[in-house]
Amino acid sequence: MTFPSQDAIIQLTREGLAACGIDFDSLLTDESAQSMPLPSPITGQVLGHIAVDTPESAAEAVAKSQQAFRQWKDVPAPVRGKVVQRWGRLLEEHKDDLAKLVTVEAGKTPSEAAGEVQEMIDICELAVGQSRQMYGKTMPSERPGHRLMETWHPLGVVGIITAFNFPVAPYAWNTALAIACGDTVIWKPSEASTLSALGANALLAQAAKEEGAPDNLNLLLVGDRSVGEVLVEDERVALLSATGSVPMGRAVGPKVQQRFGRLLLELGGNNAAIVAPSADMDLSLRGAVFAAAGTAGQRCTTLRRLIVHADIVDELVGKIVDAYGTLSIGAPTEDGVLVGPLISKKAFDDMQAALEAAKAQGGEVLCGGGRVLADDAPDAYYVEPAVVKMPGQTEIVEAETFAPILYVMEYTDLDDAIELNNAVPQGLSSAIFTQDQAEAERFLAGSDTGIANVNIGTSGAEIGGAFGGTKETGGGRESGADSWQAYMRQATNTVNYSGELPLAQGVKFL
Ligand code: UN1
Repeated sequence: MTFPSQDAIIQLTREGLAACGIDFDSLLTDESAQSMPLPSPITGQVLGHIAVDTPESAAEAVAKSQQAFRQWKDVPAPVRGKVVQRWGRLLEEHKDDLAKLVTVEAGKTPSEAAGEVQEMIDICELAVGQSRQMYGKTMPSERPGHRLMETWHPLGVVGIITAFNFPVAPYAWNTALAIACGDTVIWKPSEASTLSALGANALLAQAAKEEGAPDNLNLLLVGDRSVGEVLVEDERVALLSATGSVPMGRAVGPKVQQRFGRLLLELGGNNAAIVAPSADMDLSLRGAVFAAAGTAGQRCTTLRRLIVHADIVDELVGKIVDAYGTLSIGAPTEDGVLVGPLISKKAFDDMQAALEAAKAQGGEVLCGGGRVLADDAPDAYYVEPAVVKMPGQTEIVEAETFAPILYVMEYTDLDDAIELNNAVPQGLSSAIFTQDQAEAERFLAGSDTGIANVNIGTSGAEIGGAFGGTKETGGGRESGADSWQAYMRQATNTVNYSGELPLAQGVKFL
């Protein structure tokens, strides 16, 4: 398998950015306290350095965003939808360009990177439709000659914090709806994916300009946590939507709540699939392998726990191990590669520590886990996805390790399997493979996750359904049919056309 040079990666970056109207070379600056590195996990080397925002410039961005909001909120929703529509068209036009940047920064294969951009296009379409459907209910009033109704209004500045593994899609899930809802957005992407963010942000700025929207509708902050903290703490940020780890959510959540800001959290997942004896073996195999090893195990919806009926566990696990042996691991720029790199050395160290812990807790590594391609890319971290047979749901299995480790456990009674599925702190996604409808229904009623699937893996959710989870996953819901309400302020209006002033609950006064 060939391995790309650093120059080839830089060239890909240059092309992707140029198509989004950005000159890569003029972004670059010297290494200093006011700059940060632009890494690529493909080679593990930096592409250059870029100037960062400061807490002061972030606060200025909030002021500008608030200014833009004052104008934007008065634009009719279907007209606001035009900006989102134009953004969607630009994303379609530049799908491969933006995907290149996602490949460079997140290490995704071109197919998965393009799939991520497709999610952006899809949510734009949903949001455009939504811009004519921000329905409120009317309710019967208890008083004669009165009307009671619910109305929805733009909320304000929306702060968005996103993670490295989906550098652009969650931004779009939030932004397409927020813009249609009359809000303005400020985005603090992961430090690992600044360039993808610059590309996505530039295309939205272009759409906004072409449609005559106010300046500063969408702003981007480049930098580390200190910059993101401004969005967390500034009371002018009406909603903070943050995707990342559970510790991040624990740090951010109370601060936003302390100032009574609105919060939308998408945190960790520790997703399980149950495979019942009646399951279609081939379908379960493919579903499990994509969900567990795809994106090198770095989706929050990645399959981490496989709970298999004792009658079929040896057969299915044998097939999974065989399939893992055929996965081609390498630079995602190369043809045929299915598993790209881990994001960092830390991710690799965490994976190794988890494997050690699993062994200490009685686990047997059936395949994978080791580093590969260290000679081709000494600064990058490529691993063989691992399958580990566990004697039960031990402590390490209850933790989310953001790497391709699939823990296998067995069951004999479906209720026990559902209980195992639920007995972790996280609650994002889950699945069952079965051809028994009653079993499928029992699982759907019993699984406590925000996403629960039948005969399909845990990852790869479509934007038409709400995305999010329960428990430590944070409770937020993004994309999907009703999520727009998170980006709007709800009001109850009572209108009196009776000419009298009857008080509610029959109260007499004056
Ligand atoms: C994430 O991993 O942060 O379900 C989001 C999926 C994608 C989204 C994952 N649609 O895999």
